[in-house]
Amino acid sequence: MNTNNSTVYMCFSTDIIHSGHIDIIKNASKLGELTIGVLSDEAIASYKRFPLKPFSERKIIFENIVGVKHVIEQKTLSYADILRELKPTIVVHGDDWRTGFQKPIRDEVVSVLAEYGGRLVEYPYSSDSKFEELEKRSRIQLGTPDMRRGRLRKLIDLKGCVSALEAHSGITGLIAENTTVLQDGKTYQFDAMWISSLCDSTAKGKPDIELVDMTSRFRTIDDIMEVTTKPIIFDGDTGGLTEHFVYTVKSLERMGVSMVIIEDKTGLKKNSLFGTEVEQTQDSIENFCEKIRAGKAAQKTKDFMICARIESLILERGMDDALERAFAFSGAGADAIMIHSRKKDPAEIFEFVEKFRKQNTNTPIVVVPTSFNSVTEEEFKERGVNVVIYANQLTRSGFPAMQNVAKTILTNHRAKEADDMCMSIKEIINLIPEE
Ligand code: SPV
Ligand code: MG
Repeated sequence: MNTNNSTVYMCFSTDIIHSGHIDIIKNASKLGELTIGVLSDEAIASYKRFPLKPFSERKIIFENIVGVKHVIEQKTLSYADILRELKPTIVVHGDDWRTGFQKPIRDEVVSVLAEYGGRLVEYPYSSDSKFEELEKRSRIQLGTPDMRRGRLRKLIDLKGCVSALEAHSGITGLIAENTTVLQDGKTYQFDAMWISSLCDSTAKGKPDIELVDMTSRFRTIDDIMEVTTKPIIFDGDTGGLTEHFVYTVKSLERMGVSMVIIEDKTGLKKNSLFGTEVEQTQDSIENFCEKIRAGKAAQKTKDFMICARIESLILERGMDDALERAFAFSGAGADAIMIHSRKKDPAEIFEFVEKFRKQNTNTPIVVVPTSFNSVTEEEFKERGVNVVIYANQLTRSGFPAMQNVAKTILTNHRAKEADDMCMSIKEIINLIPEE
């Protein structure tokens, strides 16, 4: 029991409370009246992984731990706002944040505490292997089909707008899974992965014309799923014949994919970024609605999403056609609408979103800003977009680097000159986490 007037603040992001946490809480409560900040679902999802238990559950658990006086929500990784409001005498944390990506958070805590004369107490971090095992197990759980599938919908509800990065192999999946940036007291990660037909085909040296068959595309999904936990959005091209699409839906759903996007084209599909330079045929509204209905009827869970992609702007059929299709497709049961454009100027995308949102406030809108790439996620969100897909940037950046190295070796008749362009062998070995 504490006998002084000190107040103590700690923040937790964990959803698996173990004896190491209880020990640190016990020690912290001896220093003064203890307030626990429970990190919001959104803040956890953005820096670590999707929480297994929602904020409401985690709050109740902390409220019932001996020594805890108050429990509040901490909405960002940064402690600054909460510390300036509560002005606790002491902040308690494990000493593991002295290095690594949490260091800037710690530095900020130290400087805010200095503003009013508070102090930081750090306890040695218990990196007990049994606790690490718990974290490993929760990651495995998050990667299982049933846990993974529904998470895209949850993230859209939680964040309003989510981002997805293209992945076409295990290693690009790991980049989408693990890349983290800390900026202004917030961490940023991609929320999901996009398995692009363009990049999946390109990686196999094939054109993007629905030539790579579904079995092979499923193999790519499986490679990525094996090493990641984030939700997957699958580029289903046209969806093929309706009679085939129903099987694709069942397979994707069973694998744990969260969303398939199918485009309203028929016949020999070519990549949308060709626009009207090549012959492309848009499907009729009736046929495409039938495909959506059949797909929705085929799925077994509520989680799986079918997104209808509208090609009217790509094929220069006009805004009215795009909107008519969007309302018809959402009416037929599409869980989301993707609107595509190959213009640099985002005006037609913005106009579509504004007009669609006037009549439909709920159906998520998906965009792929390859051409209109000046718009930030924040602006898309403000305008009513819910999913932003970076559809091909890893492919477009990776291959030029490889071509350069190949040319450098050929030019010099040896690899020495190319060495600085390459990761060290040590780095490449460490890139893949050991099980
Ligand atoms: C893909 O990434 O394969 C897409 C998006 O379908 S786009 O290339 O812009 O058509
Ligand atoms: Mg595609």
